[in-house]
Amino acid sequence: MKAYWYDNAPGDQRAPHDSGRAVSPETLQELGIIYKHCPTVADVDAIASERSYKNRDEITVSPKTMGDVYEDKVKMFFHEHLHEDEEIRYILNGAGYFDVRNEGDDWIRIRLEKGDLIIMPAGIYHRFTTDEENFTNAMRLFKEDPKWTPLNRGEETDKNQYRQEYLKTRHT
Ligand code: KMT
Ligand code: NI
Repeated sequence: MKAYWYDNAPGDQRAPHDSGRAVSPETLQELGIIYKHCPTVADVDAIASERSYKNRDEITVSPKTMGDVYEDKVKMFFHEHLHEDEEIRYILNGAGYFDVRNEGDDWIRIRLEKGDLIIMPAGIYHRFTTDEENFTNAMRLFKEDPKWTPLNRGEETDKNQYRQEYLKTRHT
């Protein structure tokens, strides 16, 4: 795992976009993000049962598995959104970037590689992209079925109950 401020430079979303300024673990913690390295799926299972996760699936984001729709999918995942429940992502193989917003609406880029697990709180705005290797094999864990839906950023989502609750937890 490596976290840094996104450089906001134009160009392919899959490039590192590393500003050279690192983001501290404390900053991630303040945003409600939990990071853990999990060498085995058994480590993931333990976290999932501790936090009462009921559902999971596995996805491989790559041209080989997705074919013609790969580029569209990659663009879709990069659309800023939130979820009404916390989400766990665990990298089984390959790598990928999760970008999350801080309080000032700056992007923090979190690079995850094989064995890296991230827990993002409900209501945090984020987006995902593969890197220049174009290969992310990940496990997605969700607490409840109906709350998997990504809610794209906009006026409506800004008012969302889970968004409001998330913002409250940031200023305590
Ligand atoms: C998300 O919530 O942004 C995603 O699930 C992206 C794909 S997981 C590799
Ligand atoms: Ni998401």
